[in-house]
Amino acid sequence: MKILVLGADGYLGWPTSMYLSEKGHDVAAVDNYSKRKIAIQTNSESLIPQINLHKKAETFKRYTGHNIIVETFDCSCYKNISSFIKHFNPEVVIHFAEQPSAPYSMIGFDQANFTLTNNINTTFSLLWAVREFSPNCHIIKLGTMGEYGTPNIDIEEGWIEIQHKGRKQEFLYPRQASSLYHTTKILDTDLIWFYVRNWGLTVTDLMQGPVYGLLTNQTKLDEDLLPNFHYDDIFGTVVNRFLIQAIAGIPLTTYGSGNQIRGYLNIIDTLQCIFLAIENKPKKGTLKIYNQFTEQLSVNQIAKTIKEAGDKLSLKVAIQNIDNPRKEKENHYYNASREGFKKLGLKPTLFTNEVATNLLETLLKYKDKIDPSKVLPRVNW
Ligand code: USQ
Repeated sequence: MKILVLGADGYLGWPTSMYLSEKGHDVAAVDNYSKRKIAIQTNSESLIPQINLHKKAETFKRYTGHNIIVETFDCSCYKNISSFIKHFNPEVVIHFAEQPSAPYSMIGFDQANFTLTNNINTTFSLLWAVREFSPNCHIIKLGTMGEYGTPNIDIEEGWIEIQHKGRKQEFLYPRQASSLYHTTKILDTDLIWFYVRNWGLTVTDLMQGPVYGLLTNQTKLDEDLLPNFHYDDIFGTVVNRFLIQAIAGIPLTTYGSGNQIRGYLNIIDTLQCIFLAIENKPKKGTLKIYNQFTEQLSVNQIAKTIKEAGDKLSLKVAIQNIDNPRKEKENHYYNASREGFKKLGLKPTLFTNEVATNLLETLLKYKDKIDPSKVLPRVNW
């Protein structure tokens, strides 16, 4: 298939591009390096050095013989995205091209405004471009479990049936996020659902939890093919941050009580989910929503697993509860469905002691590059 990956320079975008290319698809990878620019502005650069996408594609081709087309443009600009879609005519577009950091979106007006306009305009421009030039194309959009927040009832997979005064209808499951970034993903879902109803587009919206990990069959081919990997407070997700803290001898930064529960997944399982989403294109004119995670964990459980794994490697890991820089519920009910991908055959890689140990061993190589000043939270809301 002809597959267009938007946001291909990201933590997930690059591994996804290689994975699909190696499966024999014709992949075009697009990015404008917006995350790299924000990382420089906020002193949050990747722990693992990053060559540019053209050089990554050349390296990948050397190992596999597969060609990834690389383009650098801003996907929030309709002119850019529509002319590329007209020229490439994709059968699938995977849309990762958003500002992905909750803390960044909460720094101030400029960062909030950028997150809002970049994320919404990219989704909006993509929907228009697909309608205009590739209306049968399957859009796979990366949303987030954070759209749902932490409601006091079970989280369903995208939709909920409401009974009211003797009548019933299915609606999008209520969404209430706890950062502006997560709120932009809610707005995306609303825009998508509106245009699916109006234009008959075909979309899969993936409600993904925080991802961790580094090595996939493709990223491990060469150090230059590793994705960006962050442990700072802006772009680092909690598991990746804790792994690096354990290696650097910094107490694991558990925010508040540490009882916050989310649905997590290994980067290997993100790739599986993307594969399953591609293979299971929804009926034309429908919006399919999957909850994309493999296990529910509290921050305390994650810290405990990493401490045990670290201690076995003689890292002497300490855990410290620090003031929570975020406004989020710390003691809450959480029970989210993940039936969709389970039914399609997703085989989870769970966050076991062994997985944590392997990750620590891989990352130990970068110990000297860790800058402890990037670890403590700098953004409060
Ligand atoms: N946390 C800590 N200590 C830390 C960092 C985080 O206790 O040092 C806690 C947070 O307070 C939160 C949980 O860990 O309760 C998860 O935080 P996170 O930073 O790993 O994830 P989050 O900010 O929610 O965002 C990440 C990705 C985002 C994606 C989201 C999925 O950056 O792009 O959408 O995970 S989800 O969380 O399900 O919304």
